[in-house]
Amino acid sequence: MRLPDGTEHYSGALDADFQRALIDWIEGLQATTPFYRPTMPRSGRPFSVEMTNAGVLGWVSDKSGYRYQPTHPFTGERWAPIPSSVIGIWERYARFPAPPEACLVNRYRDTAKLGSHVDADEAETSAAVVSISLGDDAVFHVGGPKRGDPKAKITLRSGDIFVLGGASRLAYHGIDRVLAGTSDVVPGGGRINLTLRRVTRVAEIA
Ligand code: MD3
Ligand code: FE
Repeated sequence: MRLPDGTEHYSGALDADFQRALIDWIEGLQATTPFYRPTMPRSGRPFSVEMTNAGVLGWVSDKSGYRYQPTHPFTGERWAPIPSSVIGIWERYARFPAPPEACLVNRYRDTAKLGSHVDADEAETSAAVVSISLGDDAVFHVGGPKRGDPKAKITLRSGDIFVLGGASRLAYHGIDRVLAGTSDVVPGGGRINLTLRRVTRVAEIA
């Protein structure tokens, strides 16, 4: 199946130096806003993916629900600012007239995966989500607004940028599996994905 309307896959968009610089920046986040393992609302079941954030708002999940908040759920520290190089990626690929507020950083190790879901916690759904892949190859699926809609499956590789906007912004998507040992970009192995998001609504410019 071909990619749904509103999605763009930019294969190999980021060179090795840029990827390494992102990894160094993520390593630097660990002192105050380390990767942690979120839990599912109600059930409290742990995610297999570990997460942290940058930006004025970060996406978190725990027993009480999903939400955006300005601080790390365990350390209480504010999320670090999104680096200007990453803001530059947003400007180039999202083409949205306001900056991203959240950079969710997902880490997949071992058999981690992310079940099919819709990203619906953002008030500003007219902005695309911009995804940056680092490390091992991942099998990604994206379908439509209904869970049962046909799904396209594609492999996301280190340095790829994937943009989800328009008709696909509220599409079901997920990571089926990560192909261990296909890259040495992530220290300790695995895959890291960054998603840039506008969360709060932007007043329409007259
Ligand atoms: C399609 N992350 O953090 S990024 C997520 O690779 C998430 O870690 C995956 O899904 C990852 O919520 C996939 C690509 C992505 C992000 C947002 C989307 C695909 C999307 C929103 C709508 C449709
Ligand atoms: Fe998602």
